[in-house]
This record gives sequence, C-alpha cells and structure tokens, in this order.
Amino acid sequence: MICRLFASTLISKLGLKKGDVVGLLLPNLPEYVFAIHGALEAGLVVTFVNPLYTAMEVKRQFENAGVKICMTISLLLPVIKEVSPSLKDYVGTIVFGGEEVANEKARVYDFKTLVSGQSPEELPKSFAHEVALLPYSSGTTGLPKGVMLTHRNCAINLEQCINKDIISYEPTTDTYQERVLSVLPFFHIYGFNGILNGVLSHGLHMITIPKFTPESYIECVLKYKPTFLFVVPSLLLFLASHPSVKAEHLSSIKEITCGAAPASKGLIDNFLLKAQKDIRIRQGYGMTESSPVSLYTRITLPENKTGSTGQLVLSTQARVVSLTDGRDLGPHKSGELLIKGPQVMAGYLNNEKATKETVDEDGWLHTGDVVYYDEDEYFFIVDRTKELIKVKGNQVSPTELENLISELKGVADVAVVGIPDVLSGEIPRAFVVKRPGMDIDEKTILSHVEKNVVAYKKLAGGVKFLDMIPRNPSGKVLRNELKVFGNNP
Ligand code: AYL
Repeated sequence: MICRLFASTLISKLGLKKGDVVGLLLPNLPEYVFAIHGALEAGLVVTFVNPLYTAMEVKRQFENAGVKICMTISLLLPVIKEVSPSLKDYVGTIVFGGEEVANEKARVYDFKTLVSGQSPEELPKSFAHEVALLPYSSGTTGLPKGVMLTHRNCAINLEQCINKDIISYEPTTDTYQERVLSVLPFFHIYGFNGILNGVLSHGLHMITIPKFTPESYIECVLKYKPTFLFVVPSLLLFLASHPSVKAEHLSSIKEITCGAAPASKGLIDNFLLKAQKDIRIRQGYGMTESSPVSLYTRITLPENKTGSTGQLVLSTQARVVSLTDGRDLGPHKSGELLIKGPQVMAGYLNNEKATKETVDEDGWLHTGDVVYYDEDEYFFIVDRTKELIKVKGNQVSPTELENLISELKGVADVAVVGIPDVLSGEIPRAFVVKRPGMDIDEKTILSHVEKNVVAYKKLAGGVKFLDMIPRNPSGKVLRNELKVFGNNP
C-alpha cells in the first residue's frame, strides 16, 4: 500500500510521468522497497548507484540515464547537491528519514511528509514491455552502459527461478520461518531482482544491513538466526576463514547461494569444513544483461558437480561456441557462452552499436564468459574473454580507470587489467607508459584514481611501468599478455 501511495504522490504531487527516470542513491534500508517499487508502480524508470560512489561517478551515470528526480538519505544530500545542477529538467530530491532537511523551495522533499494524506490514485497500466530498470554494466567492453531491463524481463526472471527443483523455500503459512540474510546491495541486479524481489515474492523475512563489517554481520547472524544466506565468493571466504566466525554461528543456516564471481570447489569445501554441518551450497550465474539469472544449481547437486554454476533456468537456451571460429561445441569443450531467453535485456540505452555487438540478430546474448558443460548439462565457468574486472563481485570497467589515468600529463599510454587476488577474486593493476621526458610516479597515479572513484575500484594491484603496451595490429590491448605479466608481483 505504501508503494502505491508513493507512486500516486510521484505522479500527482511531483508531476512525474511514465518513463521519467529516477536515480536512487541509497544504502540497503527497508525503505528501499518503497522507493524502488513506488517508482516502478508509477511507471518510472529506475537507475541505482552505489551510495559510496564519488559525486563524479554518480553524475556520469545520472546524466547518461537522464535522471529527473533523485531519492536518497540526508547523509548523502551533499552528493546530490553537487550532481543535480547538471541534470536536465530536474524535479527535485526525495529524502528518506529527512524531515529536518526538507525544503520545498529548494525542491528537497521528505518521503513521509509527501506520502501522508495521499490517496491512492489511478496508476499507469500495462507497461510489461517498457523499461523498468537501468542498471549500469560495462558488458564485454568499454564504459558502463545503461542496461534496459523491462518489467517483463525482471518478472520473468523471478518466475524462471521458481522451478520446483530450484526453489527450496517450504511453502508455509508462517513464512517468517525462513529468514534470508543478505548484505549484497539492492543497487545491483543480484541484490535487487535476484534477492530482494525473490524474498518479497515468496513472503519471506529479509534481513539486511547498510554496510558490511565482520562484527555487524556476525551480530546479525547471531541475533536473527537466518536460514538462507546470499553471498559472493569473497563473503563465503570471510565465513570460511575469518577467525571470529565460529561453527556455532552458522548453526541456523540451511542453504547458501553464491554468485557474481567464481567460487572454487576448494572454497566451498573449506567453508563446509568450518561449518561442520550439512549446509546446501548453491551457485547462480548470470549478468546484469540477463536480469540476472541464467544458470542455477538445483536443490540437489550430485557431489561430483561441486564447483558447477548449475543448469539452465526455465525457458533459457545456451550455446557454447569456439573462441576461434564461432563453431558450436559439444560437452567438455570450453568456449564462449551464448544465452537466449525472455530475461535478456532490451538493449543498452542510446547505444545501438554496443547492443548489436552484445545481442546478435537471433537474440543470442554473447556473455564474454568462457565455460563448458558436461554430459548432464551442468555448466562450469572457466574464464572471461571480456575486459571486465570483478572485485568482490563488483564490476570494474578497465576503460573507466584508463580514461582517468590518461588525464595525468606524464602518461603516454595505459592499460588496466585484473590480477588474481585471494581476498577479492581480482584487483585492478595499471600498466603505464611514461611520456618521454616527463616523470610520473606510482603514488601520483594511485592517489589520482583513489580520489575519483569508489574504494573497490582503486588500483589495489598497483602500477607497473612499461616501454610499450602490447597491442594487436588493430590497436586492441593484448590483456592476456598483461595478465600473465601481472601475475608477477
Ligand atoms: P554482473 N561464477 C563465475 N563468474 C560469474 C558468476 C559465477 N557464478 N556469476 C557472474 N559471474 C561473472 O553483470 C561473469 O563474468 O552480474 C558474468 O559475465 O555484475 C559477470 O560476472 C556478470 O557480472 C545469481 C547471482 C547471477 C548472481 C548473479 C550475477 C550478477 C552479476 C545470478 O544467482
């Protein structure tokens, strides 16, 4: 009901229209549900960002997406104040829990005040095929792009995962029995559609915290006794290896889903060793561009399939094609994974070229992931051909960091690649060619990057200086050569 009232408010009090874009700069709070589902019920398009983003990062995404209204908390208002002057036709900012900062003259509104006294009004209808979400993803190459996900894409992906072999929540009149703990951000498609919407549609109990710290996570586990956890591999590693996590902390947990980056068999085994009990570990695979899930392990996973990201979800087809000649490959042969199904995005916002390069004429999404499947159609992720770097499950676009580093005068050429890291999965490392006659040191480059981007994007892998960046004849960086080189500290 609150979502409905909020949707009515957005239309009648603020004059927003179907298709207008709202920008969310919010941590994981219960109010996230009202913000995002209120906006979606009003027919608005939602784009969300990491609340820890720098103003520059928020501005780039909000400008690109055409944001007309922002939703945030009072603590983050200064960021919105910096960003909003460059947003066209800006309507204002809605603050959650911000009665004291509301100022209608400055177009800063308090959520509760706006909604109070609002009557439910007729809302726009039938927007199944219209864009609902604009999460940003760099896809196979380049800068982050707005991924156009329709209402149908998102709703259908939930349905695709509600297969009796996939869903493990017991239907019960007391849904409170199942408690899902996830600190994964609602501003990422995994956290929003994969977790929050799944929990809402099953009527389960959701536990979340705005910011992960080892202490707050353990406190949450002890206090709320979750039965299901959703994690990324770095969080599973934390549970498996952090000295303050004890087996008794894990006693309430029945099942864990891990996704967004590779989780090895070794990591899963280590976790189970720590837990000293039978916890069902499942993996999900997907992409922002597929709303996100396309592979998921079933409730029962034969022991010899540990490490697999599972099988295709309903109504989804896959091909594995040769990296050299595009031929379709059979079982146990590694190649690029192509996915086709109703969860595949409508395209990248205002970017026909990137859309065509990613989703071909026959509707196959080229994932840029190297995989193989076995005789039982279980899939195993082997590698990534795309440039994307994944730090603790978060996307880092090498192009974004390369553009930033190129701003420095002493830099003639630069390439950024991900190098393996035990804690984060991967970390970005820059390879830099100095401009002749100019000197630039590692510290200057590191601090320039650190000042301008959110912490997980910083060059934790450091900077290496080279005489030239290896490129193929058409100028494309030979990233694999750098990765091999980058393995040496
Ligand atoms: P994006 N194993 C290995 N790599 C993975 C996995 C996995 N299980 N899942 C995602 N990736 C990588 O858009 C892969 O390179 O979406 C893929 O192309 O931020 C890229 O991450 C996509 O990154 C779930 C839980 C899907 C999570 C997700 C992933 C959403 C991440 C289904 O149940």
